[in-house]
Parts: sequence; structure tokens; C-alpha cells
Amino acid sequence: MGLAVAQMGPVNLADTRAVVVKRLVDMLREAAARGAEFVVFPELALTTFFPRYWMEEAEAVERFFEKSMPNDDVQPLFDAARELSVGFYLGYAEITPEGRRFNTAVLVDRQARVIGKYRKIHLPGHSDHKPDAPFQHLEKKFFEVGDLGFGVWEMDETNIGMCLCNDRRWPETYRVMSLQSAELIVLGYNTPSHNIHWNEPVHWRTTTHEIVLQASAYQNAVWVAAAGKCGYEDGYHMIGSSMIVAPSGEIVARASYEEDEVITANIDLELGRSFREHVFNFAKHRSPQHYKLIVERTGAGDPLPKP
Ligand code: CDV
Repeated sequence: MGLAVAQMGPVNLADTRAVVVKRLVDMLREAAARGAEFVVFPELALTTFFPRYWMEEAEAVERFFEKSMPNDDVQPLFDAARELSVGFYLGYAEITPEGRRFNTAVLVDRQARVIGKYRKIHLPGHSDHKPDAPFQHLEKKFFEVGDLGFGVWEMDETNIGMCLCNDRRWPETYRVMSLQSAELIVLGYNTPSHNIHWNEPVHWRTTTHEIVLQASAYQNAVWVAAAGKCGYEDGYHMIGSSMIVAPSGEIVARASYEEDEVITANIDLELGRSFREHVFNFAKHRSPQHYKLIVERTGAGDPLPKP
């Protein structure tokens, strides 16, 4: 499978949807020219990472949310996908007809049909105003926890699962999808370099990003493709390092810059099958009777009574 990750450089507050969508179309065309059949775009790809700004919900909806997908602004991307016969994953802020708000991604097939939707489950940040922080992280104010679970869809005989940004740090995310026979897990992210909650060394943001993608690809025998929006958005820095990781845990393609950049790989889905038939033959080796705490407890508690 020809796979591309389309990393985005910054999207500033002043950038219009038309300008942003043109960048996406340009990268889709480049990916197709390099043999890609599927392109992964970032989380909240159509706008700046607006949860960094304090504002009322109504203002955020007016400026940053999509009422439908596709819509007139995004239609050129769908048209190009159909013309080039390239599928894609795209993250955006969704408002439903009932007024519910989600951090969402769609899976679009090579005929430009939306065949899958994911709404972010692990929302980081806070909902209150933190006037002393250098910026906000208001995902818990602007979005509800996703209500669709972690799904897997078959597209051109490949089982594709979706998640978004902070989801990638949680092992349950990948396991729930690998138990549905996912072969490729795709995700977009916006990861600020600075942690406003504690004095985390800046380089850990990139190190932990790499570790979770590599370990999760290996432990679940899946390919993982992660697309970031990065660089300085109106002065606020986010990490780059978009990448494609093999089921061996090895990084097979990685972005070099903090700007719009297409990386590609021809991924061999047989490689995941080999891991799934041997070391990670789930049916043969898993012992779910010993994993009950994972669904019974949310936070850590006391050790279990000894048998
Ligand atoms: N957009 C995100 O979900 N960002 C988180 C940050 C806040 C840690 C991430 O996991 O990258």
C-alpha cells in the first residue's frame, strides 16, 4: 500500500479555510505523484489549534467548527481525492445539528466518500481559564468526550483504525483496534512543545511521541501513521516528527522539518500478519481473565487480594 503522511506547518489565526485547503490539496497531489493511495492529515487540520485561546463557546463555533463534512470550503480536497483516486484521513472540529461539539476525524475512501468517523476520546487539558499560563489547552471546554468508540473500517482490503493526538499515548486505544483486526492505525496531532501544567523538559514531548508510536505499533502488530501540525502558530510552538512506523516498531519515514512536508512509504501489510501469527498471536497467548482491572477501574487503587 502506498501510504503518505502530510505534515502541516503552522496555521495562523488569520489564515482562511481556502488557503489551508489549498495547502492540503497541494500535498494530496504530491502524495499521489509519489504513489500514495492514502494520505493522513493532522488533527484540527483546517484551523489553528484554537483550544490554546480563551473564548466563549459561541465564538469558537462561529470561527473554528464545521457544520458538515464535506462542506463548500473543504470540497476542493474531496474533488482532488476523487480525481486522483486517493483516500485520506482528516481531523477537524465538528458541531452536530443538535449543537454537540467534538474533536473529530473522518476516513474518506478513494471515491471521496466518507466511510468512517472517529470522535476523540482522550481529551487533554482543562475547561477553566488559566490567566497565568502562557497559553490555554481548552479541549475539555470546547469538546465532549467522543461517543463513537474506537472503530476499524475496511478500505481497499486494508483494515484501518483511527484515533486523535492524545489518544496515541494510551495503550487501550491501540488494543481495542487491534482486537478488531486493525492493520493500520492513523492519527493526527497538535502537540505543544511546552507543558503548561508542569515543568516538563521540552525534548520529552518528542521523545514520548516517538516511544508511544513505536511501542504501540510493535505490541499490536500494526502499522501506525501519525501526522502533526507543527512549528510556530502565531508564536506558539508545536512539535513536528510526523512519522510512519512499522509493526516491528521501526520508523520507516519521518518528517525532517516543521513545515508542510509529505513523507511516504510502501507499507507491506504482510509484515503485521507475521507478528500477529507469532509473538502476538492474540487468540493463542492473551489471558483476558487477568486483565479485568483494565475495564473495572479508571484510576489506580489498592493491590488486589492475593489468591
Ligand atoms: N492535542 C493534544 O491532544 N495534545 C496533547 C498534549 C496536550 C500533551 C498530546 O498528547 O500531544
